[in-house]
Amino acid sequence: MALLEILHHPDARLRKKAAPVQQIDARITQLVADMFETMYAAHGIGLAATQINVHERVVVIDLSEEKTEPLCLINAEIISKEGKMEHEEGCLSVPEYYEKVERAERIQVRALDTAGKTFEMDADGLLAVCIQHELDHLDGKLFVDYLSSLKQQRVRKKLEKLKKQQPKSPASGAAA
Ligand code: GNR
Ligand code: NI
Repeated sequence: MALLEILHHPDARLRKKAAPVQQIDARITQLVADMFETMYAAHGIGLAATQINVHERVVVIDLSEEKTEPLCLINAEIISKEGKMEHEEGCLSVPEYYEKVERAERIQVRALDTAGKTFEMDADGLLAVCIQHELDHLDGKLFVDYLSSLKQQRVRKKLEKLKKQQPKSPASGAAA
């Protein structure tokens, strides 16, 4: 198991489009385990591989209070959408910023599980929001992209300020 570094906006790597997983092997199983560990440690309810600089279509989610309901979606596709809803969103790649975003209210999803088996599920409420948020990450999209350019500018300024206050930890690698 390993804790992985989560990329922060604005980082060009968050804009890369992820490729479908070709084969679910030990490497992918390890990736999924590391993503759950990283998501739980960061107190997130979801994490897309893009956020840890792996550009393959893997998403992990756990909405439960006790962190006992892990859901992994590989090569997920939204096969139908219904209705509209507004929900306040946050993102581990956009720390300390929350804003309402409009999404489909109900979705139907088809994906592979970690055994490589295709399954379908219906989602509404926060789960539907979270799946749409995570699949956007795999296409290089962030929730702040839906906001007005004024709000986007504010987010960038706020993150620049945060970055100055919190110099990079040794784990994050880059030299000063
Ligand atoms: O932890 C997270 N919370 C959240 C809240 C509302 C809508 C979406 C999310 S996902 C986010 C974790 C994350 O950044 N996933 O990509
Ligand atoms: Ni996110």
